[in-house]
Amino acid sequence: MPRKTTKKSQTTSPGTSGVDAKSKSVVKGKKTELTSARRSNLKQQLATDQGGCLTPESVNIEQTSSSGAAETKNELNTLPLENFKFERVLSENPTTKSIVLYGKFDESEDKFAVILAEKTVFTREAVTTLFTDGRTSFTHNFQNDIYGQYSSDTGIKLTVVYPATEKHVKKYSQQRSIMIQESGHVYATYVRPYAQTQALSLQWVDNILEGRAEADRVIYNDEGSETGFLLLPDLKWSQENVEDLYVLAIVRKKGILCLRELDANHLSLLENVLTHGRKAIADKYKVPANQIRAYIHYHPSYYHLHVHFTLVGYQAPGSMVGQSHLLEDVIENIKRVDSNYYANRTLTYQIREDSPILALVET
Ligand code: M7G
Repeated sequence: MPRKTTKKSQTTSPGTSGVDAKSKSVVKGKKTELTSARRSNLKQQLATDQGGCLTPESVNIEQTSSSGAAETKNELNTLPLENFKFERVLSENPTTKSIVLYGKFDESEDKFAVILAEKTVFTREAVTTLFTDGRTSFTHNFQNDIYGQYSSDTGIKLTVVYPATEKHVKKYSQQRSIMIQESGHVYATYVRPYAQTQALSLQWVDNILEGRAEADRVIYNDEGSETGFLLLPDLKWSQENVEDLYVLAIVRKKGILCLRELDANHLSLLENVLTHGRKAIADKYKVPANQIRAYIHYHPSYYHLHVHFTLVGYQAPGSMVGQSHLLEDVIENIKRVDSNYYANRTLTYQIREDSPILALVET
């Protein structure tokens, strides 16, 4: 608790004094507005500390201050951004697509600037004309079956599914998720048959395994029929920045649907993927091996065993509790707890409310 107080006072004091000093010279005599602007800063800082959730109270205060700011807008001095001399990166966050820079506007002065740069959210209007306004051109990075990846030099990445099935429309639509529990018996009786016959097509996986697609993107190829796997950049990664690295290991052996199917017979396969997959990624992308997280989704979207590799600093989509199982833990559970750990135990996970699996588990 005392730590928090210290932090708050540190943040508000040096952090806002520059703003206040500047505002004072611009908005002479507007003491009330200065106070509310300062309170807004404080509230926003507090909201950021609390995970970015603005409380209703803070929203109110912000509105007051923003109307105050509107009155004084024309008098503000715009900084010469084009003169910014970059010195170093203070932090970067691949999850929020933001970066904080440190530098100066005037090298002869002893004043520094901290600039938080964030990619803005798409607006519906802008995105509908993105392909027709002639201002953004896209490069086709690769195609595998119905999945294509494109990127623009303006930092936009597209995943295009064409032709998309009803299942894809569902997968990519917003939907609430809930937590459920699934016993080993329910999996074996109801869910397994669904995964075998009605889930999304594995054509793209076969294309990779047979070298018909993405062959030039493969990072590592172990051809062993029992323990072999292919390692390549995931569809979710444009490879422009190592910060949001996302690599996929696809096992060569067919018929291992998912986590539930893993037992002692698969230990060498799992250990091989973990050791050599991680090493290949560390070598290729020059990242420390201990920053690479390896995990399996339950449930996956595609029922052919694969392992996700992402960096610890990146909150990759689907890397949260309720969906991910660390590969090291999977190996340990099978090795030391029970060879049939995943076939037997009740698994708790999050699931979309419109998922056909939910209906199967609840029967
Ligand atoms: P999942 O857990 O089955 O599904 O993981 P989800 O994470 O999409 O819910 C499958 C992984 O394979 C995901 O990380 C996908 O982004 C990735 N992926 C899917 N497709 C269709 C492709 C593809 O065509 N090429 C590559 N390289 N990765 C893909």
